[in-house]
Amino acid sequence: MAGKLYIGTRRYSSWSLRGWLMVRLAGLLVEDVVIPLQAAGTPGLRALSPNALVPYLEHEGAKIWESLAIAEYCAELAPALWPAERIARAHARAIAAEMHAGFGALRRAMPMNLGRHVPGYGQTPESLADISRIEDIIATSRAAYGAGGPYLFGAAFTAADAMFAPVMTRFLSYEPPLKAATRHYVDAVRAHQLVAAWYDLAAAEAATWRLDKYENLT
Ligand SMILES: N[C@@H](CCC(=O)N[C@@H](CS)C(=O)NCC(=O)O)C(=O)O
Repeated sequence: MAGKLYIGTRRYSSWSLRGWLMVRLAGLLVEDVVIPLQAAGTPGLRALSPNALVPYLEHEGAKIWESLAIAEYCAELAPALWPAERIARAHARAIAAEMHAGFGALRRAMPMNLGRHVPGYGQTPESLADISRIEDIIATSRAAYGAGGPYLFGAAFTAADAMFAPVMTRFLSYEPPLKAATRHYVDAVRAHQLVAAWYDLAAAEAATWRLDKYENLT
């Protein structure tokens, strides 16, 4: 093994999913170290990760935190993580950065929980506005670059898809109103072998890691 990827509880940790997808897409041989997240912050993370957050990657001497920095590190080793063409690549970076920086209302209203199905939960004017913008990003990206396959930039699942994947799990859990084209993209992301593998690993996690604040959503 060439290093370690520290991640949080797979059932809940949307940023960990992004980092893990990048690392696996790039084929890095690192050991996954799962730190179960705690309800009011996870004290153990402070000793492990420079920003006390996951994902955190240690690989062949490099120490990288922040999911977007992990994406760029992985893309240096596996350039196909970004689209090859300059203008498509610029667009992919822009939407990945927008996802990294934004959509707080959606995150708060519809927390990632891979084991819950609560249709209708979390719809606020602000979360619905975030969803509308995400649908717009999916539609415009696919219209411009996605003709060759089901993902944002066609046949290849890129770093941009990895950044958007956790939001697609929220759409599956909470079923907000979505356009048919968005639902097709949600289904394609869910069916990707790495996303499916993450769901399976999440389902196998200890029940004692579950947190009331994410489970008791009514
Ligand atoms: N901006 C960071 C966000 C990372 C983040 O917020 N991670 C959460 C888990 S999804 C975390 O580590 N929370 C600490 C805790 O719950 O104790 C990134 O892109 O990696």
